[in-house]
Amino acid sequence: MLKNDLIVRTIKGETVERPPVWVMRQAGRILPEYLEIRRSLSGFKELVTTPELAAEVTVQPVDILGVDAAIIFSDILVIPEAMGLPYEMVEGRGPFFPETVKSSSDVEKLSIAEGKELTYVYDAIRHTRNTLDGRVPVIGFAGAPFTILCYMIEGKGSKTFNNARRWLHAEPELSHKLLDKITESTINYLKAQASAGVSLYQVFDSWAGVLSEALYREFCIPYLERIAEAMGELPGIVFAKGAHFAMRDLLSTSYRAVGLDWTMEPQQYRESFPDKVLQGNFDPCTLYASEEVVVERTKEMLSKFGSSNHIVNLGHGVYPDTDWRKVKLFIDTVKAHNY
Ligand code: 1CP
Repeated sequence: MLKNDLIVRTIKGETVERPPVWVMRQAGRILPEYLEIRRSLSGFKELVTTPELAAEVTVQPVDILGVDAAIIFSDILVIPEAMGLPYEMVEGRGPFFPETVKSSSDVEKLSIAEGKELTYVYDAIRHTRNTLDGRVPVIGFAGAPFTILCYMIEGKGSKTFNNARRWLHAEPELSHKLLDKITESTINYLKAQASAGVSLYQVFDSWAGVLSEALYREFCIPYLERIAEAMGELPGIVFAKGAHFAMRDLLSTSYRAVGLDWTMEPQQYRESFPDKVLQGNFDPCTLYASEEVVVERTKEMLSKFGSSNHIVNLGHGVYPDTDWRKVKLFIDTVKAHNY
């Protein structure tokens, strides 16, 4: 039994007393307690693959910030690794793949993850649930197929992902084959997270914004929809950063909730899709403003979303040098708001 099931009731479209709040990247970035554990380890991967420690940092923001949900501490890049492309996390730089996908034989070689390769994630979910003892629900997650394809082809972060985009144009059939394999792997992975006890899940399409409407319709929407349908009753959130051109398509998928980044205005979607749950969309940079401004802007955001069907979040992950006390102020302001 969950003591706080606000986010679950909200995503199911039930009437709630106030909006639930959680923050993208709440687990691993801003908390001194996280940084302390992180410093004591050899690297990011040790934390991700040690379920007791991953659970500990997953619960920290619930204890310290008072969020209404815990997001399991892991990374979207565990899927390429489970399919046969291991990643490295370079300190201060980000992810790096020693091998990338370059040809049709590379696509052939990739396996479809069955789910069991990532037992450490499910163990971390179980540990987290034991520690939380029903205080708040656990959110599972995965990268969207296109965002995972970006890393598999590019091998690291990029502003434009032009090698990945080139593939969509130069190798459309092969791109579909790769997206298909990633999608099947992701479904197996999310289903195993569901069995381990997550109450909802989010799909991160972080690099959606480098595409166009036509490319998004061809290479993203069908795969995202397949995931939502495969997950059945488990409610999902899809967040496609920068994808203004795809919002109406995303709002028409089977995801119960759609995330908005901070450049998107909720009102225009609220009117055409009154039953969809919208998530977002506080600009993470507003957290560098004074306390008065943080409170004022939070209230402004709440009023723009109206008085139902809203999961409060930032418009993207919290930046690492943000003062966690400002994040707590943002959360406390939301929690003091009554519909
Ligand atoms: O709250 C949390 O921190 C939850 C755990 C979490 C999540 C949901 C991490 C831990 N990563 C993610 C998702 C993730 N990873 C995304 C989607 C969300 C987003 O857009 O921010 C992406 C794109 C990644 C890939 C990734 N992992 C990057 C981005 C690199 C690029 O291409 O620009 C980076 C820097 C990482 C490392 C990482 N993952 C997570 C943490 C805490 C970190 C920092 C590493 C560290 O602590 O040393």
